[in-house]
Amino acid sequence: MTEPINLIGRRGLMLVLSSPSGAGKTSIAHRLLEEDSALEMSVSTTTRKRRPGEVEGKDYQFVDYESFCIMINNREFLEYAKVFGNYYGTPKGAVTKALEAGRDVLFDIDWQGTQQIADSKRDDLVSVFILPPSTRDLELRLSQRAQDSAEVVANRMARASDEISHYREYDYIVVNHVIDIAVASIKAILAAERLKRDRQVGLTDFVKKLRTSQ
Ligand SMILES: Nc1nc2c(ncn2[C@@H]2O[C@H](COP(=O)(O)OP(=O)(O)OP(=O)(O)O)[C@@H](O)[C@H]2O)c(=O)[nH]1
Ligand SMILES: [Mg+2]
Repeated sequence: MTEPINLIGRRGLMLVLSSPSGAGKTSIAHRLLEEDSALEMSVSTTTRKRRPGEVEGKDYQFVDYESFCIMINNREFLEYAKVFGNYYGTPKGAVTKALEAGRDVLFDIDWQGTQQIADSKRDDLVSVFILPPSTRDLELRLSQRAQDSAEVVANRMARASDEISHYREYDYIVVNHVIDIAVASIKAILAAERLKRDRQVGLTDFVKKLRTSQ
């Protein structure tokens, strides 16, 4: 689905997806980006080591701790947080440009980052928390994905429980039981949020023209 032809100028929105590890957030994000051309991904900066297969500048911008601190001091981040021992942050520049041009930005960030954006840019934020259908399901996905020891999986499960405790801070909750349904639900959220009056910044002019040209 692409966005319908837009006759009224619109300000972009920030669509934040958070979830416990293993709930399927990354697959959902890929599907949304593929199927909606008005959506672009915010590429975070991180101090985490690049994993095999990850592409610099596409998955993350990989930097060392010193460079990350300089970016903090220069106020380059919209938000940043320490997650599982590494720093992650959202650079402001690309997001600001996209929003002003009426494009929407998709974020894969944790609850700490979402809280910071809610404090600084509430009007532009639409936050979605993705839940797994069951504990068993989450456990299966985590153990299949990581092929880790039982201890590592148990550790991830404990962290998942922590992350889930923040669900109340989000605007929408989507259970990822069937991915097609989860993706369709988030598209429905996007479609409605795009139509919010306050986001349609060209509305005054549009209505004025409608009323004067009769
Ligand atoms: N606050 C904040 N969190 C981020 C940012 N980028 C990524 N994260 C979060 O950091 C966590 C770890 O992400 P990754 O290092 O990519 O690891 P992963 O295997 O994808 O982890 P999960 O997505 O949790 O399964 C995830 O919860 C992300 O949502 C960011 O810019 N800011
Ligand atoms: Mg992920």
